[in-house]
Amino acid sequence: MLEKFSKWKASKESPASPSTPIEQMKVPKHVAIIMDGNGRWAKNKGLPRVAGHREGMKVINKIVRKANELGVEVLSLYAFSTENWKRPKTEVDFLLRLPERFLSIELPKLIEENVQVRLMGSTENLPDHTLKAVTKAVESTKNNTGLILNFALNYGSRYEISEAVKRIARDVEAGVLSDADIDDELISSYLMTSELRDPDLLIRTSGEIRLSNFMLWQLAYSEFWFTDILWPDFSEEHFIEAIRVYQNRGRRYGGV
Ligand code: V0D
Repeated sequence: MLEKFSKWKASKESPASPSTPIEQMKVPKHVAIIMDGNGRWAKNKGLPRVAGHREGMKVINKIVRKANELGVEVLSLYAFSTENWKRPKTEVDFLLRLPERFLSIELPKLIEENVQVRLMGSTENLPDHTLKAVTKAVESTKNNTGLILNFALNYGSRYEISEAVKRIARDVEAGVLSDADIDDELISSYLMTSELRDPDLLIRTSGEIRLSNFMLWQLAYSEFWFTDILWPDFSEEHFIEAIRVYQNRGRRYGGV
């Protein structure tokens, strides 16, 4: 009776056909995505890794548009981790040109679509050309009221937590805080996501089942959805499937 166990398989988890409309009421308010598999996508096609990054960049537009349309409030994208500096210099240089390439085409559309661009991560070590482009995007969209598009750039969760702990320690030392004030709400308020709610749903593409130092604190209660699809092949349909699975999990386990 293999079918008996099939409910444990992610591929069988979607309860309805792809045409089933998603329930507007239960759209996850914050979706976080680890956009993995770009290098592998390129390798499979006999292309250089950077071709995969370029292709992966095109997917972001589609998902941003769909998320905004569905009423998702925050979309967090893991673009560049603190560990990514270990990659070959040519690849790192290419990656760090992507924000400006993306924004030179997309920023006018993001402004038009009322999207707010935000950044989380360390600005240290980022080249000026990258910083200039992303700062301009944050600045020119800060009065928008639609989807928050939160790019994790030079981000690592343990780094984020370490920095928060340092600032908390300084505030205790300065007498601004007492150790009795330290609880999970206070810690959240010292993280780079202090203005954002925690993610409801984490999506990771390309078959790796791990967090890779992404939003460790914030993902404590989130639903996780993993797929073997490589990021350049990820589509609106996959995004909707993830949301449908999320909604179905809520229906089965949420009423206790
Ligand atoms: C490569 C797949 C957009 C993942 C997507 C520097 C890896 C394409 C941005 C971007 C990257 C970042 C900030 C911003 C606007 C756009 C981006 C990086 C990599 C790392 F404000 N795509 N993208 N940044 N890739």
